[in-house]
Amino acid sequence: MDRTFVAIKPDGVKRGLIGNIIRRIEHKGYKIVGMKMLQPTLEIAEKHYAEHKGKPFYPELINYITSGPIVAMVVEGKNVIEGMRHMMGSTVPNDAQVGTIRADFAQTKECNTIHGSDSCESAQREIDIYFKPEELCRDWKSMMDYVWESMPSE
Ligand code: D4T
Repeated sequence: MDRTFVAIKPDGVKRGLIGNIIRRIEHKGYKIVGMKMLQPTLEIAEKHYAEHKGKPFYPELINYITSGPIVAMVVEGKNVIEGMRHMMGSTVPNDAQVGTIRADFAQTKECNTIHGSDSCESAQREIDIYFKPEELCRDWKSMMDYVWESMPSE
C-alpha cells in the first residue's frame, strides 16, 4: 500500500478544522497509521521545507508553520500521494477545484490549511522527519482492508 505524509497546518488547527479534514480522509477510505499534534520547532520546519530555502516566501513560510500546532499524519491507500493532492486542491486556494480542502477552507497560498507530500521520495523523507518507526500503527485492519480483501484481485 502507498503512503504519504499529511499535515493540517496551523490555520486549520486554529480554525477547528481537524475533525472535518480527518473525516474527509477517512471517508475516502484511506487508513491513518500515524497521527500526532505538535508545534514544529525551527529545526523541524527548516528540514521539512529545505527545498524552498532561499525563495522569497521562505521566511514567512517558516514563521507560519512554527506559529502553532499542526496535526501530522501518515496516511495509506492506493495511489494515496496523488489522491491526497487531489483532495487538497491547488496550492493557491482560488485556483483549487471547488470541493477540495483548499478551495473550501483556505483563502491564501500562505495559509492553505493542509500539506501533503508530492512524491514517494518526499513522503518517506517527511515521514522520517515527523515520526519514529515505532510511532506508526500498521498492524491493524481498517474497514477498507476488508473491502480490498473481498475484491477480485486485479
Ligand atoms: P505544501 O508543500 O505545503 O503541501 O504545498 P504545495 O506542495 O502545494 O506547494 P509548494 O511546495 O510549492 O509550497 C510550499 C508551501 O509554501 C507556501 N507558498 C508557496 C507560499 O507561501 N508562497 C508561494 O509563492 C508558494 C509557491 C505554500 C505552501
